[in-house]
Amino acid sequence: MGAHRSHRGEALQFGTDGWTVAIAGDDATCEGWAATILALSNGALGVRGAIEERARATTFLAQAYETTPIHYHERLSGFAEQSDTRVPVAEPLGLRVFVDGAEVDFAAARIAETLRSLDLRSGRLTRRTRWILADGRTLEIVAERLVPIDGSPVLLRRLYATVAGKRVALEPHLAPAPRPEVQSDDPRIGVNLGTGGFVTEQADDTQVIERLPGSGTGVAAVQRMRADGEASFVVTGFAVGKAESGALAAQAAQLAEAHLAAGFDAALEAQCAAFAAFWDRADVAIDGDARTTATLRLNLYHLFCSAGRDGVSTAAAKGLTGEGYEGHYFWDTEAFMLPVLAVLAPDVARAMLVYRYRTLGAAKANARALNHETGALYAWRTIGGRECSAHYPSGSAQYHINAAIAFAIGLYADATGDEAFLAEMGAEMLVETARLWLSLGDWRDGGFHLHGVTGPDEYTTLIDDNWYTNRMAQKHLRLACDVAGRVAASAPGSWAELAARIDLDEDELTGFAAAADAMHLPFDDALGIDAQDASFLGKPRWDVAATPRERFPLLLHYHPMTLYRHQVCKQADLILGMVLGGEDVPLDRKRRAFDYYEPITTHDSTLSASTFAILASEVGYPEQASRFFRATSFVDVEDQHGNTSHGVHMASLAGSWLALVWGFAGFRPADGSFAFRPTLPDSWQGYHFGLSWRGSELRVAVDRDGARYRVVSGEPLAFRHGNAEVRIAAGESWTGPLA
Ligand code: IFM
Repeated sequence: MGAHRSHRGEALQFGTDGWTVAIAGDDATCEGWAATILALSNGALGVRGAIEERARATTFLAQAYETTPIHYHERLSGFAEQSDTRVPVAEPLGLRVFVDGAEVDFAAARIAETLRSLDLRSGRLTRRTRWILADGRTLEIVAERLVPIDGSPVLLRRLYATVAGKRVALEPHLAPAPRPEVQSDDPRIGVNLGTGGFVTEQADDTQVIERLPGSGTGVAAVQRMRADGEASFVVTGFAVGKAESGALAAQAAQLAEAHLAAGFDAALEAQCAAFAAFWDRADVAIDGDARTTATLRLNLYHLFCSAGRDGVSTAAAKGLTGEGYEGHYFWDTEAFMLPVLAVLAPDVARAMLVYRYRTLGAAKANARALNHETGALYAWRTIGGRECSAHYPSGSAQYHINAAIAFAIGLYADATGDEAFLAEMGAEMLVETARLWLSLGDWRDGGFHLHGVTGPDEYTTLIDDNWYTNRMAQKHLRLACDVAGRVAASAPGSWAELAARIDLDEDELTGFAAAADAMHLPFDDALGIDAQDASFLGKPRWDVAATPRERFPLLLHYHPMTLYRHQVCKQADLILGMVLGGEDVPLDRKRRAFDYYEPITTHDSTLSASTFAILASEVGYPEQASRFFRATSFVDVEDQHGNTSHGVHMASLAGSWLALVWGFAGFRPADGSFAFRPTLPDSWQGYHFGLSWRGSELRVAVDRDGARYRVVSGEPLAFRHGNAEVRIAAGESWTGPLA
């Protein structure tokens, strides 16, 4: 791990203005990492930051995924039958260079110098490379790249090459899709795709048409080129769908030609404007710490760019930056990414929830497959909506994904006031998913208990009364009742139609409320701590500190059952419950929970650190808060888990903003509004950030003198700072003391 860190650290440079991220050199051992860090994407299309002359498997479309049967030797009833796998599409970065009429053989040349630089204000990747050719001459290549943030599946490039200051001929070209990553011992990347991915129907330098035999999805890529001053302007348009191949090719060509006519500079200008709006709002910086500032911005950049904008796709665990986790969507989207986007890019957050609404039918089918007669259970991992997890104990059993989606709906509605969304989609999702809790649980001794679920900690499975799940289910049931009441009052007609359509009556809502009120939260009187689940504290404790370093992550070295029978956590579980649902848990109980669970948590999942950072801030452990903040923030920049080459760890990147805003600044959504409880790490002079709440723009700056809040525009904002009630009108500011 350490080796990755120092190596990457040397290669990566941040611009002094905090807005550029550059990687120098072409060390092959760093290339997978570099191509991930410098990826461009827009929710529909992702292109890794590889060098043209060496590009392979760089490009993904959110909708280009294969469907293959899952093979089990012992298939039992209700097991997931098929998996979706997002695979790389036709390679658009191919480049031939001709010097004196002869094609350059890059295998016989060497790179003397190369620098790739990503401008976070525009999403433009610029590269300058100096090649020493076999005959000793120097070839210089300058390449710029853009993927328009509006979500069009199109890649724009401007290329220029010279030898001894004289321009040389370039021949950009397409190539058929490469074979996807193959299955290995690491379950986090590679699958057995059987047929091996795309079948090529037609391929030449300017047009590739391919189809995935399992899903029937076709992809056309069309490349067009024209001169742009001394440079070549190259546009690749993509089209994806089940349509006939000719229609896809026509669509891709039309897209490419429209962008070719408009030009690179026009696209760049539009791009800068779109990013400016996002960055003005996010306004994030750590005073006097350029490296952390730039890292936070890079993290937000990937989050903003990777999320689907069309309601047909959402944000994958690795975004569109690599082949990790087959391009699947997990709960990461709603528990980690959406809470950031709800206040920084509410339109994108809405589109992500629309995706869940579109796949509600699949969630209902999934619930039926698991023998639930009513309701909906969202798939643990999926692209198209169906359950794609082949290992149900750490997959489908994570029912808490329903609660994460409910939490995100509630937060989105609070942050935007978008009651129309609740009436049209949110209420239905909340009720259908809430139904699952009733069919999972039972009443005993006056309490409501949930059985046979897996919480976020994947080293403990199929247990009863998982604290996190129960707490989040409780909040979910209450939210469903609350939203039902709100929609019934504000849109009685559509509520009546919905209630009739989903067969919902008052009695069922009363049942929701009763189950929520009686929800059992396990507590161990002897230890005086909340219990992760009904049986967890009765197992032997795993000695994490004494486990040899090379045995981490444990999932790659121990049979799951060995882990399941110990007190050992892959990631924050109960601790996350205390962050997302700890509003009525006293501080000393949270502190005891932190003290107990932290030493037995391996943080093998990159989702873990941000949650520990947030709770550490809350319970007054500033050193731990800073350590976990660092771990979540630099996870990919330093390649801390050694697998950034598979794609960025999107939840961890989102987690860096959460660790700052929910952690150090103590932000929490509360009663439809929000609260702050700001702290400042000793080693920082100050920090600032912005967010949007119900259309009002709030800016927060924290330093040794306190926290200064300023409403930049919109309606007045009322919220809590510590115990103080604050109300600030547009153009005004208010300063309160640190916690
Ligand atoms: O969703 C997560 C899970 O919580 C831990 N394993 C990786 C998944 C994808 O990031």
